[in-house]
Amino acid sequence: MNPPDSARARAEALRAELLHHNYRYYVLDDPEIPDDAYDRLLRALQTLEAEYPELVSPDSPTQRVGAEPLAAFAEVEHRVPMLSLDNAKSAEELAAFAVRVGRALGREAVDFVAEPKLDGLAINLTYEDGVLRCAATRGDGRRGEDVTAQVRTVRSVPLRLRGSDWPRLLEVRGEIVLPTAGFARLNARMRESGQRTFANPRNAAAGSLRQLDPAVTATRPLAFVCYGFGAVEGGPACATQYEMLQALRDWGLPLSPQLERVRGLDGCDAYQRRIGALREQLPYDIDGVVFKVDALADQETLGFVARAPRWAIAFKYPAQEALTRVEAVEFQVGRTGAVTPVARLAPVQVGGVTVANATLHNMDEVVRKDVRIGDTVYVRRAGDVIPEVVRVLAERRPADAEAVALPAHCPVCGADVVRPEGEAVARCSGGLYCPAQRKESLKHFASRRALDIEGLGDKLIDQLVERELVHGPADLFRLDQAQLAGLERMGEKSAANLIAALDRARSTDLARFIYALGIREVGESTARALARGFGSLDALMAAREGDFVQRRGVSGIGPVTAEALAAALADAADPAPDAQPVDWLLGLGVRGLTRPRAETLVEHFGTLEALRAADAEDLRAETRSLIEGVGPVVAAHLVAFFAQSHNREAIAALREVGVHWPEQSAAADDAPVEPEARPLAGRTLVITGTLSRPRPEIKARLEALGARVSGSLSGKTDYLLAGEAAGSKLTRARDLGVEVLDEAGLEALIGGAG
Ligand code: I6G
Repeated sequence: MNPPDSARARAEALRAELLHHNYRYYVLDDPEIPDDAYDRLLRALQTLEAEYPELVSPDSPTQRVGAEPLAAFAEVEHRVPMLSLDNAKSAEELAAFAVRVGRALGREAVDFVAEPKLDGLAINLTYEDGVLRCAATRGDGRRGEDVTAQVRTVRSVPLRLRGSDWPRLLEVRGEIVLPTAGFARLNARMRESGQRTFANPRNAAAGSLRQLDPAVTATRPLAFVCYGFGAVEGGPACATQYEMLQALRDWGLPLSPQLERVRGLDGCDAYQRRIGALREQLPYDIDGVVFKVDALADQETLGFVARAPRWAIAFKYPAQEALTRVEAVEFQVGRTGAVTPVARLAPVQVGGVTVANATLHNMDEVVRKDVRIGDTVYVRRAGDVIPEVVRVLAERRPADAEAVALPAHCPVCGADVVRPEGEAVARCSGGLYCPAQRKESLKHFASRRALDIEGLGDKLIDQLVERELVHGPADLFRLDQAQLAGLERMGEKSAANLIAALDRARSTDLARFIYALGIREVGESTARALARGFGSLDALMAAREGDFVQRRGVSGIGPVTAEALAAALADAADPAPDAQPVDWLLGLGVRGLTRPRAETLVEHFGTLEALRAADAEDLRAETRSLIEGVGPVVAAHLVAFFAQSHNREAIAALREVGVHWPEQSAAADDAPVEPEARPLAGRTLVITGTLSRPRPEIKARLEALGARVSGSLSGKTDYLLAGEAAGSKLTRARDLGVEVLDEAGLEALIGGAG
């Protein structure tokens, strides 16, 4: 069907709006709307494009992932070669560069554009008429590999340029990087699933981009930072590198936030010192800073030597990796009982800091990297990430190198060390009886991002636990000044300050409190999403797995079997009236459909009629997060945490000592409720499919309107609230004669209440 003009105009308007918000987010680092509002706009465009596929354009923000896996990367010739940079390894070499440039240009006060040199993968993006047509790696500088489908998945790469004054042909040069935090998360994920980890963010970025399947690249949190240009045809005339970079920024390309114009050698030197001092705080690895002569005419005068421009130089910082010897391996016990092997090293300078300890993560990593006591190893540190052993130099292994063994008992409390089958992490089974776990939980509880108890440092917590003054977090709030003043390195004044800080910390917010509980894999952003989704701690504590993740389809049925089965069901003749459903299904001869799976299918759908009405989407097992960051594993940790009586008791004790926070829905429980505000009183609703808001939020709202929200459909269900991609529940509701509402239908029913 030809899309009506109104749909075309709406799609254009949505794309323009999404482009604008991408620019605010990735280029200006100043978003105007929250992530969920952006997601709603994107979903609206997706829905429109699904209805009118003719509206889909390759530069639509809905089209980032979706290309088929490649068999191999094609070769691409760069229009203008991608050069390399000369290096300066000392302040003297940098001075020599500045003098050389000044002499060649016949003046001293030369302006330079200065920016960090990100440790990533150089990339060339080709835009034709403002639309991204090709992305290629640097390769040998003349020819690279075509990674267009992979680069399209990087959210900070614009698929279409902003504005209208861009050159008709534009080659953009920049670096694809994996920010340090994303790298740590990715490696943790790989480690957990038993895969090889990446040695550093650069390798991880390269490995992610060289995935033949762009869907895999899409799961990696890559970012793009633009630093220059290659071929340019048309567009505005620019006299300087800086002006050209500003134009690129206006067209939607993200530049380095530390980009600056500096003057002469003094300016370069001050910049290199400043960024060097900032290096640890930057969100990505850098290996130096780059200086480029600003005036494009001067760049032309200076020209090139071999394959490097005479008008640019990379000033290099010390490497973030160094070689040293493993002197011992000890085991540390963390907050969740994880027993982590730690290498004690011959102290070594890494990136300007002395490193004497490095994590080995877990025993699988020790085995995979084959680390032994006495080995010479590469250690790496960057930012605030814990230093780690990257690899062993096997050729330097001494004859008496000693293998590392996991202890059978906790080195702190002596409880058994257990390693559940299939898990990489071994744990102390002592729970909060283990002083190490207690200390670490308290340190987390008091930390800046949790309850932020100023003055309660690690050493103090160690003393409080060792002297048995504190067992659980609530005990902190029961400490008196005399007890505190009796501790080492504590005077009356600091004791009084700490009591005041504890008093301030009593008043917190729900997200911080959830984070402070130290639930496995619940970081700050997940804690915030949980607070938003549930509104109150009681609602969170009462939640079941289905409130965090929605499971669709049939357990054990993968996408390939689902497609094959749906096709077979569509083609199958009607079953004989006395057909045995499981045998009939097996008789369809679908590959991968075993008897236990056929039995699960029949049980799931209830009748053959319902099963035959299912499509591949209904059949395929899929879990969808209802709360950002909460998948089945985190959901299980949450449910298990709140099911344990000692955790519930610790929370009750904290409330008792006055720890409190504003709750969004708690107030409604006490307020007198007008009958018209509870239009769903006595009604039972079931929710299915994907809705415009997180499911716990909708559930809480329905309950506030008086409804009982149930997980299963029956003849007693009053309404099924069905969102997008509703599956078998929708069919079953129709079979049972249950009224089906979409979100608009619900609004009409409640008539503006709530
Ligand atoms: O590899 C590079 C990193 C950063 C560069 C570069 C850069 O500018 C900030 N600039 C040029 C001109 C080249 N490589 C060739």
